[in-house]
Amino acid sequence: MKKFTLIALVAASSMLASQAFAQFQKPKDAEEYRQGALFVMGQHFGRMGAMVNGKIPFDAKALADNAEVVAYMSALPWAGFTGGAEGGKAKPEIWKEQAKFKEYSDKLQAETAKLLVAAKTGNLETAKAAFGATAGTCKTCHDAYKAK
Ligand code: ASC
Repeated sequence: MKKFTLIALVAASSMLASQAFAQFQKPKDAEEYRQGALFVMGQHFGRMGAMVNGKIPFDAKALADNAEVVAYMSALPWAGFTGGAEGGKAKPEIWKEQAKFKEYSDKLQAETAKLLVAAKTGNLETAKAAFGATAGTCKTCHDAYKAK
């Protein structure tokens, strides 16, 4: 059942990603779109981090609610890295290494789907482990593709 939920979530999130190919009016819109999506994801991921790291009290429902937003949002930013929309903190390599960038964004979506399943168990240690794995995928991609 848990395996099935995970497979369904990964499938749903990749469907969402393919449907999320927004058409932007101008390159700046694409840039702001990806920044906005990443910002919202970061806010909710940060709340989860504070909880799994004991900085705020554990609240299983809040953790699962935040994980839901993170999992949903993780499908969205990538459409904003469209051709001609280079800029901001996004390194130009993103547009030259699209296969690798997609591999990283797919990995993030897979990890956030697992994080949601973990958060829904209501077990803090399970959630903490999945949070760490997800944060690792954020970092790997930022180290390669996000300017300081
Ligand atoms: C966060 C956040 C990120 C990641 C990253 C993990 O909370 O906003 O971008 O974690 O720092 O290394």
